[in-house]
Amino acid sequence: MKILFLNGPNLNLLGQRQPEVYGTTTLADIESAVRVQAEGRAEIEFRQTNDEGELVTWIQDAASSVDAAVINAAGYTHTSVALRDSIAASDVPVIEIHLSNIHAREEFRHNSLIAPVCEGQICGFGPTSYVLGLEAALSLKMD
Ligand code: CA2
Repeated sequence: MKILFLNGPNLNLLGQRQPEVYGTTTLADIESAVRVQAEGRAEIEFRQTNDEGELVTWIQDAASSVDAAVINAAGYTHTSVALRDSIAASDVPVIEIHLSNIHAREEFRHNSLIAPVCEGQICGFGPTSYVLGLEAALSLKMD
């Protein structure tokens, strides 16, 4: 089984800026934790981009290359109709994840445009949200 992890804008700054909001763990640390958890269970591809169009292209390309995708779309979660449309058009199951509990933050973060077209949403567990996203993706295989 192959699982694609996609990360949206500014997540490359994790652990380097605003540690009081997003903690001290870097995206590379998170990738390592996901890879350890996936060992012998799934092949992992892990990507980050600040570009909305690139995320859309990666979702489109996922159809021919992976079994599931786990996405932290970051700010595009709340704004991107294009990303939502690409997920809706894809046959690949997509799981939405967030480090923070978006429902406990500012009102503009409460709405996720992609949630209705994803399999489910995991948020609020910090870096563990990624590991839970992996487990959710693996569980889809058993359905
Ligand atoms: O909680 C999450 O994972 C978010 O997707 C993070 C996004 C935010 O816009 C979403 O509402 C919730 C922000 C990612 C930006 O990450 C930074 C990390 C360090 C410094 C600055 C930004």
